[in-house]
Amino acid sequence: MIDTHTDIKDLSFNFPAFNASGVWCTSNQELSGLGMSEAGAIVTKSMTVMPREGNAKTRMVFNDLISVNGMGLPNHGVDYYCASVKQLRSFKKPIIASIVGFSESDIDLVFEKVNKQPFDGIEVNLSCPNVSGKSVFAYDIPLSLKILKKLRTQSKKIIGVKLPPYNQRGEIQEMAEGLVSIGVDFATLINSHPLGCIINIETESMMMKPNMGIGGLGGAVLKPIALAQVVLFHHFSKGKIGIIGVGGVETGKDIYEYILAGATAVGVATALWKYGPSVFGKLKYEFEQLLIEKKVKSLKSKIGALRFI
Ligand code: RRO
Repeated sequence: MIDTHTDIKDLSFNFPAFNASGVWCTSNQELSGLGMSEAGAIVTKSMTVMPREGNAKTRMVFNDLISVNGMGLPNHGVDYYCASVKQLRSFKKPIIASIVGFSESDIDLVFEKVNKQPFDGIEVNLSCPNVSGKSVFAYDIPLSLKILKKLRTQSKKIIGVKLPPYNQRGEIQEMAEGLVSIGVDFATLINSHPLGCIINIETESMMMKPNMGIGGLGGAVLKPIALAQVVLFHHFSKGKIGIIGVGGVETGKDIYEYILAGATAVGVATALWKYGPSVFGKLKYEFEQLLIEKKVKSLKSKIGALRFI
């Protein structure tokens, strides 16, 4: 058997691919489905102080290349996930709570609750694109670092942040160096691109309802954007922070590309939406075959091993 494990601090992933927050992780039934699958960890839906219905449907559409979602944070609220975590531990894989808020005080409240529960890690989602009238926190880098610095001092757990795509190298540098300096353990790169849409030419309308049909863009089209963010983030953080790469992971080769770029693990979103948790069995098989073909002895030595020409 091949050793495919990687680590972020003392968090060990036997297989470095799992769900990206948002997909197949809202109800206990879905979370257990991930537990029973080959996914290397379980990440919850981003949870808010109170339960939310989310936006009106149709709020998720896709074609062969892309997905667009305007979910609007449907979730059962922090207390529900805090009540679920003990049972999820029976699956013996890392459990990461994804948390979100509309204000700093919201984030504090949710953080305080999950911090008391046996989650292995906390991912602070500062990049939700879909709440009308709310801006993406992570585009304000000083504010994001201030929030994370405070949370860091309040917990001994593994703490990470989910970031949006940035357009400039300087922004990635500022965020990466800032996160290193405050001791954040991982960054999830990247959330969906905030502004995407799919038009139906037959009906001459948007395919999705919320927010004028415009929402978070994901799928294969996101992969080159996400890979570039991972490469630059790994470079600027000098490999001192774990990276969970997200964007267009559909095959074992995709996982390997993210590892070379500097990721410790990958999150799967659109492919999980399309195929369900059995996608992790397929990914694991393809990834192991690739490692055999490439005669990779130590997966960890391949993290960030990309050559520049
Ligand atoms: O629920 C959503 O609308 C959503 C969230 Br919280 C997120 O972080 N990213 C996304 O594409 N959709």
